[in-house]
Amino acid sequence: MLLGILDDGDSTIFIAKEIIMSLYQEFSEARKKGEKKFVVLIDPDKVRTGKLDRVLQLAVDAHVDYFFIGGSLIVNSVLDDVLVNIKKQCKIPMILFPGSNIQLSYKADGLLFLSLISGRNPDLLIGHHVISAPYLRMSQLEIMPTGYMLIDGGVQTAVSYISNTMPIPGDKEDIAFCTAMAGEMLGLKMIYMDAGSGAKNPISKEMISKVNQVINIPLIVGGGIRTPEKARENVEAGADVIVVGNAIEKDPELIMDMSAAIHSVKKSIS
Ligand code: 1GP
Repeated sequence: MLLGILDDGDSTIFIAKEIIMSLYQEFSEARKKGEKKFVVLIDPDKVRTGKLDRVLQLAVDAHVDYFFIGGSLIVNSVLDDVLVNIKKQCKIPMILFPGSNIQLSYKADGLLFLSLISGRNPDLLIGHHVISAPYLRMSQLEIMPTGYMLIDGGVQTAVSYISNTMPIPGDKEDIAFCTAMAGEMLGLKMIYMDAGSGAKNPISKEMISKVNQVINIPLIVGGGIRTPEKARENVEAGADVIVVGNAIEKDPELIMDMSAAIHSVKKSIS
């Protein structure tokens, strides 16, 4: 809340004005301040009502920053229902992380407008974006242009199969950082490095660190993160945002320790 001052010549009037940051401003400010964000990924197809309620309760208690909502395939038409259910129970912002251009809903707060810059599939670089643009223009969703980089996580993931693209090899840090640099130069506002849901090997701290050093935009990291220790290692290496899905689907109670580990790190920015 900000108290503004209006001076009309005769009297000075104090105005109470709420300053609301956009979701992107929040990500961007957090990076500048070295604050780390924790995202729980909810796949609408996999949530079971009882378990979702527990996840939401823990997410509120643990101060989870955002939900990403999405999956490579959503088989059941439950996306809107899941969003409505979450909104009823908590105020944590819901950001769509769509596996395709049919996974859109006006009921979320924002959308990662993903361009799969690690791949060479034109549909996922620009094609689907053209098709969904008119729908998105009419919506209230905050659109966040994001360079999405799939990194090899030791198993073929659903994203790799569905997108018909090859991930960047897990040990090719130079390819990763050049790709991220190019994404930023193209005007993308965030970089999301993903080893894919259920990856055997999460992204190495060496790759996270190299990519972090060459970009000035928020860096999101996910895929195969199962322990608070790994989450902490990733934020210490330079990730601004950590996304965890599978491990929390299996054991929602992990949320508390994951959140504590991620939020405990605050990098001093030189
Ligand atoms: C996948 O980055 C997310 O796109 C999360 O991966 O489900 O393995 O945590 P996990």
